[in-house]
Amino acid sequence: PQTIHLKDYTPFGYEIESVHLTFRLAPGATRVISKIAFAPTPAAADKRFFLHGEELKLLSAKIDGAEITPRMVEGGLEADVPDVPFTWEAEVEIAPESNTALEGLYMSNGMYCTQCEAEGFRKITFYPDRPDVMAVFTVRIEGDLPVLLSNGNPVTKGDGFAEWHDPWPKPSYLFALVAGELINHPGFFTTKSGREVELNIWVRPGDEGKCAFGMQALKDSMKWDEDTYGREYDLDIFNIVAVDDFNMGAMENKGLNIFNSSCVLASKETSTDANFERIEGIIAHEYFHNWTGNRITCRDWFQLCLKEGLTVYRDQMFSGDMRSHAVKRIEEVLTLRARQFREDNGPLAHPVRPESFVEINNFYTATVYEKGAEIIGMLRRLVGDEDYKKGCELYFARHDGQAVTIEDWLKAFEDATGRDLAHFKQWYSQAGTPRLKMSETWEDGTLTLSFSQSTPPTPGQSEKKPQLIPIAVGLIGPNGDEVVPTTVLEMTEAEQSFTFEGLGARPVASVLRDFSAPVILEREIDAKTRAFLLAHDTDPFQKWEMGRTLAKDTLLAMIVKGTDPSHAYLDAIKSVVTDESLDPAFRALSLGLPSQDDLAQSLHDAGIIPNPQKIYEARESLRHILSDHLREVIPALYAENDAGAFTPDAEGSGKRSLRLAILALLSLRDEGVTARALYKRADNMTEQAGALQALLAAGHGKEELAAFAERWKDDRLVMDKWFMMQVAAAAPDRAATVAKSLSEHADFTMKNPNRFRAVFGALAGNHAGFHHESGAAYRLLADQLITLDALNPQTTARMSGAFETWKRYDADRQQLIRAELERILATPGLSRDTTEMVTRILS
Ligand code: B3K
Ligand code: ZN
Repeated sequence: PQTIHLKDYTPFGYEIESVHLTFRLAPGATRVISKIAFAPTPAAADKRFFLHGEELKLLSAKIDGAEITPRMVEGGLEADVPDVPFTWEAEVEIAPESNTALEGLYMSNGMYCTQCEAEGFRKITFYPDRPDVMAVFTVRIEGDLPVLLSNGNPVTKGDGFAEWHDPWPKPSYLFALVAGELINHPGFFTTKSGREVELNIWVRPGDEGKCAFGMQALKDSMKWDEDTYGREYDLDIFNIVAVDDFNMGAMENKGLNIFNSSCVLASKETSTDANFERIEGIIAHEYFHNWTGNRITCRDWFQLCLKEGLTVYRDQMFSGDMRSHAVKRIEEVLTLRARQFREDNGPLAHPVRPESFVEINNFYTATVYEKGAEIIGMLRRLVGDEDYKKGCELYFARHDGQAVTIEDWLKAFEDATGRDLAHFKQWYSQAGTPRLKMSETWEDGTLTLSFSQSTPPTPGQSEKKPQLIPIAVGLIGPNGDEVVPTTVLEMTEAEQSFTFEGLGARPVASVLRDFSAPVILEREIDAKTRAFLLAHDTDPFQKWEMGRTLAKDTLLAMIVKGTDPSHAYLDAIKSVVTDESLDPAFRALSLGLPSQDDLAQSLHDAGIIPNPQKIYEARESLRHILSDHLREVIPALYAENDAGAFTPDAEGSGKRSLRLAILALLSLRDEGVTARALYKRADNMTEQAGALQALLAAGHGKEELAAFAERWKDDRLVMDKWFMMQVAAAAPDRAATVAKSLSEHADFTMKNPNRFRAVFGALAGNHAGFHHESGAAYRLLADQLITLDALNPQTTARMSGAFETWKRYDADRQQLIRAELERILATPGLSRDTTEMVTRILS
């Protein structure tokens, strides 16, 4: 397969004045008729007329009405065209019914739908399928189905057909079509300038009761983008469609967002608080793309973070405003460390703006998305809120309707703020997580903080340069009062010191407040000082972080030295959990222990080969010790944090999360009596699933598991939870067996990515089970990936990331994994997607 390089970018030699598409829908043979008005770009260096096209049966092609025979070349076709404006017409046939890759036009439960980002449009018709070619689309859909949708505004509708016109020029990746028997949940929004917008959430009959929450989230997002970024919606209609078979979360097609049904359907009976929060965030994310992604798009796919990093940052701020910034920030950091740091520290590490790829779908990564969002957060911290706003406004004003680059984004900020961002820009090109070491000295009322930074080598980048790191610092006096409020230190050198003068008594520094940069902070700090900050820090992230690092050190000492947990840790946690002045959601997060995967990475970083079984045992043992240490406060905490009637907001969900965290500890001591009672009584999925998980994690729950399946057998999204919970809770020596037998269950299907992920994503996430010394889980996952690759390369490639950490482990495990990866790679006809991923993981 061919490698594409950023440095090779050349513009397409033609502009498109209009695109007309007609679809004659039929499951096995859909006709797509295209009529495209091209005009040569006068100054173009490259006049080659190449149209992408894959898996298309070309029936006819015409230029200015005359039949031609184009030259079929790899990945598309070429034709000789006039050097004046001309019309291209083509008729092709495609087979949505047999499209199991879920890219291009495909079918899901009898409904037609599309997924074009990144390069799926070329499976629909011949086209310059690249984001820098923007055009106005008119679409006619013919088919015997009640609902026929495409982008833009509706033009006409009749018996068996509908026409849509999208006035906003867009790249082909934002094209969408949906056709089927769908029911709408309607809504309405008036924009700030008075445009009346019809809103719809389209679902399969039976799901209409699960749309209200998503609709409210959509309205909240529309309002928020007006209030916060001054961005208004620009069409008469905004449609969301729920689809069961979908490779990722959702897609921001212009005016017609398509969602994985798990990311839009919500009801208290079937969705957990985490589901509600995620749905709200994803609806916002896709909606926000209307400006950051659609109105202003990417010049090429190397610029993916231009829209994704910025849009993630925007959805994070929205969720913080809707819920709690403190809690949201902690959750973001948890995800960043679990996914992005993991990626950055292994063979798949790449810059936020990669320089080359084989298959672009493999670069929709935690690095592009989450680290991309961290870069926006750092930029904002460096320039300040006012200048951030000015920079965004200039960016929107200057580039509306264009396909642009990271350089354009940064230039808008340089011009708006007068700041030189050359050094800052390196965050986009240098991969790897910087390690930031800190030491401190105290003399005559002056505190000096000395930092040194280094970034370990990553694939293709052996030498690293110092980054510009914003370090947010505050100082706490010995009596617990804040003596210096948060200030941002700008570190630019490999080593740098900062002083705070005129201090009365030696303060304790709170460093990297709000997680002001995506780095690993290594700081000499004793348990007492941590406990002090845990008690007194005014920064909620650092307060949580101190508890977290105490827990981590405790676990690492248990694993490596077999020591008992320190009282410093146990007492500190007890005082946080029982501190009623703190948000219950925060207290629940403080009770959480670092994941096994996180501990394995920390051991590896310390030069110790992680033993997954030992990590598992230490963590289980600490759960028992915590349960014992907190036994006197547990009953009251459980009783007091009953949230009462279910509301999916931050307050209710915070109480439930604390109560369920307590229940998990209690279940280790009461034979599951309390959890069983809650399971029976629960009128919402958060408590029902939480109780069941607490039972399973304490070795109970057999009956409840069966009752759960009986009750929910007809609800595919709830059944995903049933599949997932069993694999997640399986003991290390049972995980592969459990996953295998679930994959043989009548309701298991590889064609539904949600179901596949429920079982095999959970297997990869069951650290000690996945890395069980027998190698059974490695083998099972490899078998499954080999089979899935023939159906769905994208999901296969993504799931192969389960193996990305293999070099952390001992020689035997490495040998087992290497053999599986090589077996996958040797599969005849293996997709480009999976080939690229497995090759990179092995390298
Ligand atoms: N832009 C899409 C992701 C497309 C993934 C293509 N493999 C969803 C999002 O980030 O909003
Ligand atoms: Zn996105």
